[in-house]
Amino acid sequence: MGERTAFRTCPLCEALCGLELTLDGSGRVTRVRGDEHDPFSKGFICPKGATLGSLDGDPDRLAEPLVRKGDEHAPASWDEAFEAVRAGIAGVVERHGRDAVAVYVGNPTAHSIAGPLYVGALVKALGTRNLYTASTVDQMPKHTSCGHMFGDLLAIPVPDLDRTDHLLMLGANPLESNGSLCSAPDFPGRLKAIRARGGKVTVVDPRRTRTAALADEHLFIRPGTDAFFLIALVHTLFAEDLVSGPPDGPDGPRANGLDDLRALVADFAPERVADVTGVPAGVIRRTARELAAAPRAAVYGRMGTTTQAFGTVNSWLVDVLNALTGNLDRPGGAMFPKPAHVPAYRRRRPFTTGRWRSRVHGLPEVNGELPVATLADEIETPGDGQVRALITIGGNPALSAPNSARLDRAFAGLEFMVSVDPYLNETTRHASVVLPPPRPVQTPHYDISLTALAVRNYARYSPPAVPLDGRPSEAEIIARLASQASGTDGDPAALDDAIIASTLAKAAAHEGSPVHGRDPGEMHAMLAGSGTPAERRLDMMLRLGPYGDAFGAVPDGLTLGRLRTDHPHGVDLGALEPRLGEVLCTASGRVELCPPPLAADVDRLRAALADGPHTGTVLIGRRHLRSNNSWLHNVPELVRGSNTCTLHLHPDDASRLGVAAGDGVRVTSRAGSVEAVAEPTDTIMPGVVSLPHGWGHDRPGTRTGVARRHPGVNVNAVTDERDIDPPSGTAVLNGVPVTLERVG
Ligand SMILES: Nc1nc2c(c(=O)[nH]1)N[C@H]1C(S)=C(S)[C@@H](COP(=O)(O)OP(=O)(O)OC[C@H]3O[C@@H](n4cnc5c(=O)[nH]c(N)nc54)[C@H](O)[C@@H]3O)O[C@H]1N2
Ligand SMILES: Nc1nc2c(c(=O)[nH]1)N[C@H]1C(S)=C(S)[C@@H](COP(=O)(O)OP(=O)(O)OC[C@H]3O[C@@H](n4cnc5c(=O)[nH]c(N)nc54)[C@H](O)[C@@H]3O)O[C@H]1N2
Ligand code: SF4
Ligand SMILES: [Mo]
Repeated sequence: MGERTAFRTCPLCEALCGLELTLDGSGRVTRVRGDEHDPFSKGFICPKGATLGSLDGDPDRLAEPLVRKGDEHAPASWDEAFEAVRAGIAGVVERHGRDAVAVYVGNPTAHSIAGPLYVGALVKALGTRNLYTASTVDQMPKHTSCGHMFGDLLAIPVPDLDRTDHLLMLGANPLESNGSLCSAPDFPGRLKAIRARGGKVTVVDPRRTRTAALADEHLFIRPGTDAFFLIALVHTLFAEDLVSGPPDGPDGPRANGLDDLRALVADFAPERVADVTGVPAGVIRRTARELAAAPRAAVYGRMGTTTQAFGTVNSWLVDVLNALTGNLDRPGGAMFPKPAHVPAYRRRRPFTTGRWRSRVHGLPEVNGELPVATLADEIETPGDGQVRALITIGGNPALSAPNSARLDRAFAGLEFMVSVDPYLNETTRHASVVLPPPRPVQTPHYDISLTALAVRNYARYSPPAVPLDGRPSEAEIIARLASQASGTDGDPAALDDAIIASTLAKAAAHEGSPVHGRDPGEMHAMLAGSGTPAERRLDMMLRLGPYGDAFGAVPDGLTLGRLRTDHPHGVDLGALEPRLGEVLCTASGRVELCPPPLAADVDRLRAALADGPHTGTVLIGRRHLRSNNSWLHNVPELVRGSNTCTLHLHPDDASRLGVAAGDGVRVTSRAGSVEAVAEPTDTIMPGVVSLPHGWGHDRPGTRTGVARRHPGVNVNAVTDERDIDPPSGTAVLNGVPVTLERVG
């Protein structure tokens, strides 16, 4: 059999690049190129996408389930493995109750169909309140601020990169990360285009990153102090009478809280925050004036602003700035995407947090989750409701969570653990049973989470390029776990049918829906030919969606079938359009500019300002283009070359410590310490050091041979699980106080 070509979306990061894969007769990927016909990515590809073939064919990738016997993991059949899971979970629930089973869901799950479609059902079937995800080491502050401001934690405005004249970007490095909470293939090219059309890009970062080097202006800022900078910008807009938004809507004011906000920021003049932030007052004032003067501007903050002490306040003030400059929901400003699979008529209940609290430290639930920073507490602390079993799905918290050394020890003490994961790695080595999902090319793809964050409205479905050969898809694995947890362990497809039936019944009953008054049973029957149960659900979502065929009522509307056959390279659904009225679901029906829970956190900010500038050394993170969190270090092409897991420190700090490039430096915090290799560089501020995360592949019992030869060190041995952003429960991974000492 000869070569063939298959097209699909790259599943590795948020940029949604289309790929053109060449496969040989045996289904092996022999070449990967950017898909030139993808209307969104237009052929763009990065080194990770280009090595998808190596990842796909990695000999360390698990082909069959593993069951733990003593210290060893042995291969098992799918039936044996699922039976072991059923018995293990049922036993823990019987002995200790439902909350004794915790679930941790990691990053790749946000890129799959299986995660968004089935994890909710699994957690519901388990009936546990112990849900943890990578969101609380990532973007939960943005969900929290958007929940309070717009009523919906998924209503996240994205910078309209292709039409803006002015981009103020904080704590983001898209030249390495390719963008986050802003899906934009070829983010670097889109930034260059802003400058080429006469616009301005400003980057605020404690490091002069590749993104900062591309920008018109780079402002060094002390880690963890963005909230002071942002609130002083808001102050300046009020003080200098530069507030021009948000504009009124058809029925009067669109926003509440303008006066409260003005009063709240009154004592944060730029002159008061200059010392703490390291940004001169004159520069802060000028930045505010430029933002106000730009015809179309967007403020955008990412990891550096969310995973730090004031993550939620930062995320809120970013959108306050967008609103006050009239740029919220306006072309070239910060806009709400309209994804194809989300019905536009649906209203969520107004956002709230704290419906329950964590057992040990009383931390509030946000979006049904508890902070992963407190998972070790919940496993280690005896008493009613203690976590005794864990299900991980696509996560590696033994490396990715703060004080992960403690979490790693806690995992070893669990009674039972299941991991849905293709690798035996630092986390899954603790699992009693490992259930490996199929290879990427065997996995269907549609970005349920990320098309809701894209800078153009866009949809693409990639069917599997290689058949499954009898192994279950990831959707089937998680559906089966859900079915077991609900006590039936019957046909997992029954779960999909129940979800489809209830969604269609609601849609038919909803007056604003395009299928109002229709017969749910008849619509259900129309999905019969759509494919697997997951595909039927996706088809239903697309048909109810804003571009959908409304089950035949809109003859040329979108269906999964049309997406597959008419648009194998994806379909461009147009530039973002104003739609604030559609997304708002606060109780007041207006944008809340000064939500009380966020305003209350400004007291903490005020107290920190009174403490004055932090004088010690602080640790921050960084990302590299050829890496992706913890799990691409087993791809030989990506770890080739010089070691990137080094400690960046300013040359002045290096000489004070007496260390040169290549010397060992011990980095110590309250939580722990790590010994890293020094790389002095003037791209980082004095008093700040940086280590990338996702490394530390030297644990026993793993099966990732390449990564083991390039282990690096684990920065999360130093980050502190006690330090979180209170409104969101998100870990402080940037701005960790540390001490340094030369080794050897
Ligand atoms: N190559 C690669 N791409 C990735 C990933 C990866 O690991 N590697 N991971 C993916 C994931 S999961 C995510 S969430 C995204 C993240 O995407 P980004 O947020 O763009 O990624 P980072 O490179 O972490 O950028 C954070 C920046 O914040 C800076 N910073 C640190 N502390 C502070 C601070 O206190 N204030 C300010 N203003 N800046 C600060 C850091 O120096 C860094 O440059 O990337 C995704 N893409
Ligand atoms: N200090 C510090 N820590 C950080 C960060 C930081 O910037 N600094 N970044 C944080 C961020 S933004 C994130 S998102 C988290 C990530 O934290 P996690 O999600 O916990 O960790 P990952 O490294 O993404 O691990 C992904 C896991 O999914 C598995 N996997 C890969 N593909 C699939 C698949 O198709 N299906 C399934 N089921 N599994 C799959 C991999 O083998 C791996 O075990 O790390 C966070 N930790
Ligand atoms: S930028 Fe992201 S989506 Fe595009 S090829 Fe690279 S890893 Fe894949
Ligand atoms: Mo992330």
